[in-house]
This record gives sequence, C-alpha cells and structure tokens, in this order.
Amino acid sequence: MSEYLWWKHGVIYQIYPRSFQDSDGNGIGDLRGVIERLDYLNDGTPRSLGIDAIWFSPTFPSPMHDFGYDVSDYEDVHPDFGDMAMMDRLIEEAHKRGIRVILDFVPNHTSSHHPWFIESRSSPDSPKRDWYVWRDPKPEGSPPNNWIGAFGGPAWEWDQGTQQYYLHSFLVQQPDLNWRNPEVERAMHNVLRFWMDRGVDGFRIDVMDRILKAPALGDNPPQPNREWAKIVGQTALQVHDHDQNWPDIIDAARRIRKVVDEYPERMTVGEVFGAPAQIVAYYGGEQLDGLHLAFNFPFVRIYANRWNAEHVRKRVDGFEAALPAGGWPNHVLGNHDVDRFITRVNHDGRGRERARVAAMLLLTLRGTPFVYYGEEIGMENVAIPEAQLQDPARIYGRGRDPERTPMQWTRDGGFTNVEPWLPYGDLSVNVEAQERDGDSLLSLYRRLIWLRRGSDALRFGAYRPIDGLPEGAYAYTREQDGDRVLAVLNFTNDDIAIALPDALRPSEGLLGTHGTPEAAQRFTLKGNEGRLLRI
Ligand code: ISL
Repeated sequence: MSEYLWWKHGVIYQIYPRSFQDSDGNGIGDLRGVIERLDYLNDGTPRSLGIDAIWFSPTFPSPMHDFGYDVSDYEDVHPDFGDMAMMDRLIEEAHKRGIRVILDFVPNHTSSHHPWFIESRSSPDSPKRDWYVWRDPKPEGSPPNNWIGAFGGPAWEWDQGTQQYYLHSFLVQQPDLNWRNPEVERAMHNVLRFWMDRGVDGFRIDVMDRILKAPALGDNPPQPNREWAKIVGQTALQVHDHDQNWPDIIDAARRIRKVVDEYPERMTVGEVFGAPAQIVAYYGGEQLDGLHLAFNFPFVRIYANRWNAEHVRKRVDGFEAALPAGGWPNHVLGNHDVDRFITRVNHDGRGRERARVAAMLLLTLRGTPFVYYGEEIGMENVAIPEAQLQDPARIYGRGRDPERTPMQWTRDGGFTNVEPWLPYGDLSVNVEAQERDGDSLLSLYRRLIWLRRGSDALRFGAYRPIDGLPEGAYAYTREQDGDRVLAVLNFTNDDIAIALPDALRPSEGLLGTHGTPEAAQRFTLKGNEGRLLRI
C-alpha cells in the first residue's frame, strides 16, 4: 500500500497565490480566483493539465514584508486572498476534482507583527520572551555573532526598548522563533493540526533547515568560494555551519512527522539546502520516520552550460544513491525564489526548446515532480521597471519579482481586469493560444502528465540509467511489473545518432518533443529532442 500514496505518484503544482487569478478586481490573485481555475488544473480529462495536488505559497494574514513568508496569524487567511470560508470552499472544490491541497508552513520565523512577537518584545520578563532568540550584545555592543541574514545584512536587530538583540535569519520583520522552547514547538504543532482538521492534505515546510541553531550560536566561517554569492547574494559569503542543518533538527522533523501521522495520508516536504547527504537526512534514515520528502534542488540551480547530460545525470544518480532504502525522490524545476527555467538556460536563445526536454525529464524521472505555475506554458522572467519592484530581497541579493508575475491566460492577460500587481511578460505566451496548438509546451505537459497518470512504470517504476550512449544524450528506463519505458534526451543543439543496446528493443513510440517517435532501434535524435519509447 505504501507504494501507492498520492504524494509519490502525483504531480504537485505550486501556485503563487498573488499571481494566479484575481477574482475581485484589485490586481492581486485570490482563492476564489484559484477555484475558478481548478478545471484548468484537473477536470478529470486529458483536456486539463492533470495535476494531483496544489502547493500554495503562504495564504495567511501577513503585513507582506516578505509576501506572506512573514506570518502574523497562522490560523486564518489574508484578506487579499479571501477568508476562512473561501479556504474551506477551495479545499472542498479541489477535493471534488481529486486535487490535494498543500499549505506553506513557515516555522522558522513569524512576522514581527505576530502577537507572540509583540508580547515577546514588550519586556525581558515577558512570558513569551523565550519564544524568540534574544541575546545580549558583545561587550563592545556589537551583535552576538557574525551571522548574515539570508537576504543580506546582519541577522541581528537591536531592540532599543529591551536592550537586547533578536535573531532574524531573514528580514528584520521576520524574527526567528525559538524551537528549543517546548511551548513554541507545541504551538506550532497545533497549527498543523488546525489545518489538517480543516482537510488540508500536507505542508511544504519553509526553511526547515534552520529551525534549530547551534546552541552556542558560534560564528560561521567564511565561504572560500565566492561565486554563488553573485547569484544569491551576501548570505553565500558564509558557510552556514552554525545556523543551518544543525543535527538535532532531524529529531524536530521526526516530531512533526508524528503529528502529521495522527491523520491519514498526509504529507510533508521540507525546504532544505545542502549536499545530498544533508538533504536526505530529513527523511529520517532507514526508519523513514522524518519528513516524507525534502526538496531536491539541483535543477533550480542549473544555469547555461550546466544544462548538459552529464551534469543532470550526476545530480539524479547522486540523489538516488544518497536516499535511504525506501525513500522517495523528488525533482524541482523552478519555484518562486529562482529565475524561470527558460531564462536560466537561454544563453543562446534556445531556452524554449530546452523547456520541452526539461518537461520530459521532470515528468518521467522516478520521484515526485514539482511544477511551478506558468512553467507549463514557458513563462520567462519578466523585466520589471525599477519603480515597480517589490521584493525586499533585491536590496542585498537578487529580487524575485521577475519569476512571480501574473499567470498569462490569454492574449490580454486574463489574470485581472485592472492593473496587475506586477506586470505581465510577453503575452504571446498564454494558455489560450497553447491550448489550441497541439505542438505547444502546454500540450506537451498535458500529454506527459496524462501518460504518466496511466503508467505504473512512470509513476512507481525502478529507474535505470543507460550507459554507453554518445556524449550529450541521457537515457534511462523506468520499469514496473514488466512494463518498461525508455526516455532518451538530447541536451545539445546538435543531432545525435542513437543506437540502442540489443537489450532495449522499442515496441512502441509513446511521446516525443518533436512529434510521436517511431519504435526504432537506431535513430537520429535532433538537437534538444526527447523521446519516450515502450520497450
Ligand atoms: O539561504 C538560502 C540558501 O542557502 C536561501 O536560499 C534561503 O534559505 C531560501 O531562499 C529560503 O526561502 C524560503 O524562505 C524565505 C522566503 O522569502 C522564500 O520565499 C522561501 O521560499 C523566508 O521565509
């Protein structure tokens, strides 16, 4: 039974709620808008995308300093998005279509407007003082250690009123909760129960890898390799030895798992960063009693030349090898924090072709695929005039507005009937046009997802990479109960002559990026072509 759980075989679609569909004419997306678009996501037929679950970026009350990742009430809905009744309706309407609902749980920090923090800040003797991380300055007045906030600048803010610093791993408006205090942990566990009682099926757990810090709060060493800081900003100037992946977070993950297991078939996916061994640790080892999934992020870090067969295969095989027995992989092509896929690999203008190969890869590998809204039509980063930029992360690193722009439904946008909160991109890229075009990226996504839905090999099957193919090609089989599917992908712009080994005899061409392929043993794979063959 445990083989066939929805979060293993299902495709999870991430919605950035501000940008999916506005229903009340304020230029900001909302929950009723999502309900109106549910049939696009899955109406039970291959005319729809066919996804199995939606993960919503935060929908809770928030002053929106970090667009909802600064939560001021974990048990309500932000009025921009609707209210609790609308959330209940959304859950009900989604479930009617077989779509599960995953909310974004933000345990590492609250908003500085959260009543807990307001209370904590009110006095050193507040009963909630220890719910956050307060420390005295060093003797000369400087912050307790050298930690840098993920968006840059010191991770400590001086509080004039109570003469101590508080820790904020992100913005000043996002004070870190103290998960070493059992009351905090209990309160946060109850948040999970609150939503599961309302029918929510799972949680994406924000910044899971930082909820507990090194108890001594020691200095982080400098990062010798400065390259990555050019992309993600100052935070990458340190090795986060003391404020990320601290070992006892895994036990906290196990305790979260216990809470989630009080309810049937719920799931968790943690946002964690690090080497494969650090990521898979969150699954809880051989017992698999930690999180159900922890994000496997290498694909979101692919820029330009890293889009090559060798690099991609290495990342896939590396994660497979690191997983504990019985652990289930996952793959992420994009999200609300990184440049759009096409934008990352468009150095020679062939990004749109690569997006087709990437779709085939994502939806045929072993593991849960995460699709970020708009990737299925090939939305790119949108160049936004300086005055319209909103994400505070841009101050020290890179702003994330360009990948958070409104979903492009029609030639006129179709997201709102007023000025959208962020501008649209190139509107020739839109759902309506691609629905009419059988060769569009959207049509390819639909076919891939529906093929996958009907194939045990693609959903649950064993993964076996194929050796000995020419450089630039990556091929693998997926096999379950004698049903075998072969994927052959060309990561270059040039033709590659493929001669499959004798053991792999195609019986049927299933699906291709360049039209339905023949069931051939030898063939020419065009530049950026992908083929799926039944063996
Ligand atoms: O520190 C990082 C990498 O080592 C950052 O990538 C950081 O951990 C990551 O961006 C965390 O993102 C999540 O939490 C943020 C929020 O702004 C993001 O949108 C969210 O995905 C704070 O809640």
